[in-house]
Amino acid sequence: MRAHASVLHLDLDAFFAAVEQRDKPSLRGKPVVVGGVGGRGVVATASYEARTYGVHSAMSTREARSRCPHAAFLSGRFHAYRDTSKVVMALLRAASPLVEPLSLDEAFVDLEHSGLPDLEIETVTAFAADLRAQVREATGGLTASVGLGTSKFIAKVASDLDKPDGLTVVPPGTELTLLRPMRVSVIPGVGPATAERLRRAGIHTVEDLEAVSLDELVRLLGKAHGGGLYHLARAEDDRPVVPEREAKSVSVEGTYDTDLTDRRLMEGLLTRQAGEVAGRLRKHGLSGRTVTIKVRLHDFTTLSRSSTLPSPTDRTSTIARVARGLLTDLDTSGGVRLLGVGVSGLADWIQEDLFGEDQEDEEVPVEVEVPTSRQRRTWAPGMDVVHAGMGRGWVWGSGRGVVTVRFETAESPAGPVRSFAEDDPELSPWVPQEPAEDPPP
Ligand code: DCP
Ligand code: MG
Repeated sequence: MRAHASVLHLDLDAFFAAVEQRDKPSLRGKPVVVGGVGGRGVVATASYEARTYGVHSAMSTREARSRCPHAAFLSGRFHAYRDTSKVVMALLRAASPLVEPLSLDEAFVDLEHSGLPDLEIETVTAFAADLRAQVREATGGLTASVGLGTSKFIAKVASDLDKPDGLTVVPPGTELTLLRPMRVSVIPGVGPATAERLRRAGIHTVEDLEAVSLDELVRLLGKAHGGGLYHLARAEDDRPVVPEREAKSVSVEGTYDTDLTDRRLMEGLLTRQAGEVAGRLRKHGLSGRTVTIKVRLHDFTTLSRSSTLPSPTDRTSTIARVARGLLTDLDTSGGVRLLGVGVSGLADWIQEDLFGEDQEDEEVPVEVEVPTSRQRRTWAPGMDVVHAGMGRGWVWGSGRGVVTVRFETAESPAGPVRSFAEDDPELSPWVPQEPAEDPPP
C-alpha cells in the first residue's frame, strides 16, 4: 500500500453499448443491449437505460428481451470497439508511461511517473478529472468512471463506486473503513466458488474475513489463495502497475460480418492467418512453441484452444496444421464471427535450424473468399451499411426478404428509417478501412 492515492483505475461505462449510442444518435438515452441476438445468445453489455430493467452482462438474450422488449438489440461491431479502445489507451499512455490495460475498456495508470508536482489528494483528483474530460472529448462523448487509491485493489474498487461517469478518490488511511462492510466478492480472486466456500464458513463481508486467522484461511482455501486473501482483507496490496511489455505473442485475427459456417472456408482463413503470423515471426527473427486459435461464435461466446509444440517454429505449414487441428475440436455449426491465430512462448531462435538447412516453407498460400452479407443475405441488427442514394446507416432489423435501415451516423442527427428488399443492389455492408497493423514486437 502506498502513502498516496497514486494508482488510477479507469473503466469505460457500458462500453459496447456506449459506442453504439455514439454512432447511432437515435439510440442515445434509450435502452440498448449488445450481444448474441440469436436464440441462444447472451448479453455482452447493456446501456444504463436498459440496466434499470434488470438487464445485465451474461444474461440470456431471451431473458433480456422479456425484461426490456423495447430495447434495441444489436449484434455488435468489434472494429468500432477496438478502434475506440485504441484511442483511449493512447490517451492514457500520453498521461503516464506506466499504463496497464486489463481489457479493451479498462486500465491502471500509475501517477507516480506522470510528472505531477506532488501526489496530494487535490493534485491527483484534478489529474483524474482532466483525464475523464479528455476521454470524453477524444471518443466522441464516451464516459469513463475513475477510481484513485493507494493500490490497484483500492483503485479498482473505487472506480466502481460511482458508476457511471463517476470519480472516486479513496484517501490514504480510509481503505479499511471502505472495505469492511463490502461483500467478500469485492476482493480480486474471490469468484463464486470461493465466495460460496467462505459463506459456508460464515464469512460474508471483508470485516468477517479480517477476523479469520491466516492458518484458518489457508486451511479453507489452500496456501497461495488463503494467504493472498489474508493480505487483501487488510487492504495490503503492493502489486505494481506493469506496462504492456514486449509482445509475448504474435497474432492475427479477422472479424466477419456474416456467420461463417463452411469448414473449408474457415480452414482456409486459418491457413492464411498462419501465413501472416509466420511472416511476422520471421521478420522479427522470432519463433514460438504455442499455437492458439480464437473463435467467436455467432452467439458471442469466445473460445480459444492451444497446443504446444516440442520445439519453436516460425513455419506457416506447422502453424497452419496445428491451427486447423485445433478447429476440429470445436462445434462451429451455429456460425463463426471471428477467427484468429496466434503464436506465443516466443524465443529468438529456431530449433529447427539446428537440425538442417533452411527448408522452403512448403505450405501453399490459399485463395479464400469470405462471403459478403449479400451472398449470405444476413443483415445483422446494428451492422453498418451504405445505400447508394441514402448514404450511411445501420441495420435496424431484417426478415421475410426485407431489411430495414436507419440512416444516421455519429455526426448526423437521428435519421430516417427506410426498408429495402434484402437483395437490393443499392444496399451493401459498410466496412471501415483496415486499421494499420499493430506495431511489431
Ligand atoms: N463484455 C462481454 N461479455 C461480458 C462482459 C463484458 O462481451 N460477459 C464486453 C462488453 C462490455 C465490455 O466487455 O461493454 C467491458 O466490460 P465491462 O465489464 O467494463 O462492462 P461495461 O463497460 O459494459 O459496463 P460498466 O459500465 O459496468 O463498466
Ligand atoms: Mg466498463
